[in-house]
Amino acid sequence: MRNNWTKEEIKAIYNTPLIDLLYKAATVHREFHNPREVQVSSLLSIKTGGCTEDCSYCSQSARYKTEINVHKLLSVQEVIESAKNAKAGGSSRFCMGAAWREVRDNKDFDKILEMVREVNNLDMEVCCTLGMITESQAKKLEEAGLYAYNHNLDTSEENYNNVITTRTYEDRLNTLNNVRKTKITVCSGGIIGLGEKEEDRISMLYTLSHLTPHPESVPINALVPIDGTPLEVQANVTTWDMVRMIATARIVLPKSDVRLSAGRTQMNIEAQALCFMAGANSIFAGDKLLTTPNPDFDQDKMMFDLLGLLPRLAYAKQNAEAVCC
Ligand code: SAM
Ligand code: DTB
Ligand code: SF4
Repeated sequence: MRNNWTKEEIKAIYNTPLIDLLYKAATVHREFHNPREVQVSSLLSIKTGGCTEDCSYCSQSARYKTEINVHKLLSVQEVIESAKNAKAGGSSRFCMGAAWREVRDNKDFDKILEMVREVNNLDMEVCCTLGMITESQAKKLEEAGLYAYNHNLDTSEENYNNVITTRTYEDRLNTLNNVRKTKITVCSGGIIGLGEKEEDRISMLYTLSHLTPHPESVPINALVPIDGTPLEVQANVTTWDMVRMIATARIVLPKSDVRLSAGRTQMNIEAQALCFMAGANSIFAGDKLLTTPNPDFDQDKMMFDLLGLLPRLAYAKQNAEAVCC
């Protein structure tokens, strides 16, 4: 595991001729992972829209006129129902997302702690993405049984202010640091297709690779352009850019799960197969991401059967580490 990658080294990897890059990434993938095993998560937006932030890609910012079903925090019962469906569909992890800048210590947070406890009781890995959290909030989530916290860097430090102005890169890193003070695993990655330069992709991977330890999970999202947001008109991310980004992430973050995240509805099975070859070993499944469509369980089952992929069991990694060390 290296935390001293230079930007020049990462750039050289990113620019390796594609066929060689794929081979190198697939080789690293096989050294650290079972290449047929894929971690499958489902997402639920537990509080949708009305967010104070100005993230220029997001359907949930109150600053943009978008077509989403705004709602306040769901009930614990609604969330449990959705988690049970996700489990029945084959997901081992359930991720709850809230359109908040940050968590407040109030009744809503108590309700979320209850949701975490209940989903944990279903023997699923529980994940939350709730915006910024303090160390004491992270500790409470840990006590409730949270397995992972998702908090993306989204882009490079240099490009951050072009995408989001209502918080800083340092704010993001602080939250990741607070999560690291607990046993909760870190899920952090970003988006490509925001209009960023190649240097920004490299710089984001550089920052992720300098986190010690590396995030256990690294989502690579292709921008889903949302009507009404400042990024509504952007060129589609090509399969080749997605493959390059995933392969480079796989090489510099060899042990992490690299998640082929938003954007799969735009990709055929051939394109997704290349991403799995390049080292992606995790996906979001279920017909909805947070507010946008995703391939449904049946489509993914067909893809898994076709490619010979197998969903990873809940806690398999944690158990494997307990056995090996
Ligand atoms: N509010 C919390 C936050 O910002 O951390 C959690 C929810 S937020 C929607 C989670 C992540 O989803 C974002 O950091 C971003 O990486 C991703 N995301 C949101 N909208 C997206 C879009 N249109 N296309 C691709 N990824 C998106
Ligand atoms: C992540 O990196 N991608 C997911 C999850 N973490 C929370 C969210 C993708 C959202 C795509 C746009 C939407 O559905 O609103
Ligand atoms: Fe709010 Fe998160 Fe969307 Fe930004 S990405 S507007 S913080 S919900």
